[in-house]
Amino acid sequence: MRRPPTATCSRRKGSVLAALVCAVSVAGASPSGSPAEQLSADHAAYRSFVRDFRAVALRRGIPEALYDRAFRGLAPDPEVIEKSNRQPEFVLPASQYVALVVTDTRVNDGRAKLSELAADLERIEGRYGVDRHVLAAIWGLETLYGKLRGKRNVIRSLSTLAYKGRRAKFGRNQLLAALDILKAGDITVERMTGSWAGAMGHTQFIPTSYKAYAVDFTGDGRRDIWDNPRDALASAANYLRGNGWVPGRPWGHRVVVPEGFDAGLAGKKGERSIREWAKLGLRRAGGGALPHPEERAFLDLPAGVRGPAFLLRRNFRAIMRYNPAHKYALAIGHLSDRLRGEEGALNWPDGIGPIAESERKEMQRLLAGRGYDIGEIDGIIGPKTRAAIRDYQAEKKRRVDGFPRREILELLRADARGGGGKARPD
Ligand SMILES: [Ca+2]
Repeated sequence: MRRPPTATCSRRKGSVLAALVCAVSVAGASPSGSPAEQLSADHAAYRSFVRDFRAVALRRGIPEALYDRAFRGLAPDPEVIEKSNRQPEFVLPASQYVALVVTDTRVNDGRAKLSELAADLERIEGRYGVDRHVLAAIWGLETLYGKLRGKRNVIRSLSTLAYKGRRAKFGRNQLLAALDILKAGDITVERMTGSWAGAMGHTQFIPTSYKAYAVDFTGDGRRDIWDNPRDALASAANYLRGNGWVPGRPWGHRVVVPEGFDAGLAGKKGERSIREWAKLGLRRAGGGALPHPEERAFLDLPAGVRGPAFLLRRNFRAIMRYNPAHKYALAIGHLSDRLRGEEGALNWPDGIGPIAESERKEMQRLLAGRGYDIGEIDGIIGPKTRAAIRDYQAEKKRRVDGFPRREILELLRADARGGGGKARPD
């Protein structure tokens, strides 16, 4: 999974974007000794963990042969350690996050998938009562519709988290669940791949979520969220249904607030019925009645009273059980509306608008040309590209927020022509 930014520290039930991006720094200094000695000590500690954990797994009913095969030749994954210890990213405000992840490319790709899988999605919707556009939005945000599913060996990632450090408990619980999944025969050791935190497949389920909610929608006897989007989408629907989704109800709506509206009514404390909101002058953006007037909802003004406004219903909370970051759920809701064709790009008051994919790639090329490490030139503004933008903004004495503003692209272009390089006069 590429990492659009969600900085949340919590019980990740569904496991998704930025699994476990906790805002905690690495505690304590590293032990003394050369890097080579440190590595060898780490490997010894890992081997001893694998040996001791074997008894725990066997007591749980994991066959010896399966355990030994799953751990054969494994060493801790240094990248998992690094990602687990990483300092929190710049926390993006909801406006920037939504603008970054709900791009035209994601909307267009999602519409193509909705039409390709229309018959299956109709059956999934019928069985679970979950809006297909919300399911597609989750798929799109988690893995770009299956393009970025994570290629790490899940047993290796989870045992790396499990053998030491502050995620050891999470790692051990998930590792046992992963072994259970292997035992059930849904997937082989080799094909059980995922993110550094063990989030797997098209919709990025961690093993405990998989055990609780994965379903075999295709009826071939395997719950294959890794390679079969139909199983994955039905599993996500089952997850939402099991976490409070009310069938047939919307997640919420973008609304328009009247002139002079009291912004103090926003937030969870101001929750009231849709009928009362309508009496206060709220209208559905794009027109039409607000359905289910008896249902309660709260108002969210992520960029203040002059920015986009959203009424968030009960199903919004079900999405937050998938990923507890509020802005993640908001991005899912908005993307689902765009996939349905109800909405265009949002107008944020601070002029934040997503730049086109070709321009994102151009920005990455220009940053790379200046020696910044932006990873792959793929048009995805992930952590590396945002870090490079921040460094470039600092170099240019601009506001440092890592957001791919048009202004930054224009500065880069000027630099490339040889006409830039001057900091803005204060
Ligand atoms: Ca299946």
